[in-house]
Amino acid sequence: MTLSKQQIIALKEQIKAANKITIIPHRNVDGDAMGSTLGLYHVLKQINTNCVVLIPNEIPDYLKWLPGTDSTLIYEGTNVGEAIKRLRQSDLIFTLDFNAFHRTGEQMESILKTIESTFVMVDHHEKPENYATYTFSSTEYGSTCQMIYDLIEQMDYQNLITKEAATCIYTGIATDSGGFRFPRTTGRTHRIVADLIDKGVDNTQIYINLYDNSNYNRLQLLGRALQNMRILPEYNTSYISLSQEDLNEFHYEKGDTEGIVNYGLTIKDIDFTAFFTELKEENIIKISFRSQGTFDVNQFARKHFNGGGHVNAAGGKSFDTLEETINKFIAILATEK
Ligand SMILES: [Mn+2]
Repeated sequence: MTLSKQQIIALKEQIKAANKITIIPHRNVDGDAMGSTLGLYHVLKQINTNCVVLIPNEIPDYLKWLPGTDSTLIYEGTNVGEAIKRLRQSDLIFTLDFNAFHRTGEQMESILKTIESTFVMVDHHEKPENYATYTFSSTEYGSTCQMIYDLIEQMDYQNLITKEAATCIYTGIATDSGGFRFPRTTGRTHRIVADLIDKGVDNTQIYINLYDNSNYNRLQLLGRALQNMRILPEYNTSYISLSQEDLNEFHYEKGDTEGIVNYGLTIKDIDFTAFFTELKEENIIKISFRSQGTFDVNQFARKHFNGGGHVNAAGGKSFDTLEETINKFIAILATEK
């Protein structure tokens, strides 16, 4: 679903006229969620100064350098009262990089359901809800940041893309495309990125900020994960698991397992991989799925593991033990792979 010319004109009017604009990413932000909300923020605040990014929960350290992070509001834990007031008073609410209220978490979802403001959705996941007056939803895009660039262009606001905005938008395109290598990376993607670099983006520094920030424990945990990898050649599948004990041994902190799932696909002839993490505190097994080619992990995660996502990248969870979860996974492969 794209926005018609009429809708673009109407949206521009609403941006100018709004008393308060709030921009929201999904819970547990990633580079694309943070990049798209902050990128849009830097552009819109030049048109309407009463514009704020409201983030459902904490921002991981590897994204805190993004320009504008200091001026965001965090919902859970700190400023709930202020945030709820803000939401109620916002006449225009952008929801970026998600398409269902529950993706903001239970606390924020319950409030969003009661808000009667005008919603704008910009997102590239499957099955959008229909809460938005303006819905820009397409799975053809590799990132919400690329959609935000297109939206800015459609509104004729390209000249408002500052170095700060460009840095945020670049970050989301780079992270969601796995460094410009995933299939939805097009000529258009590269032309946009070229333009962003022309606008002052320091692509080398962004890479360092995002990826050269590891530590000893984290690398040791990666080592354990790789040792725990198993191959199921008959299904062209691999999987990695980390138990709570593994996590404890290397003083696991949230974000430490980021990216580990991708190692499962680096083996020749493997086109499907899963990564199971036992989180005893939350009483769940967190699961990430990745595939290459046509095997649809979104369907797989939805059908069997309470999750979803994209064709080649999805997440899910299980309420069984780690062992039971892996056994179930292998049993399903026998019929579906
Ligand atoms: Mn995204």
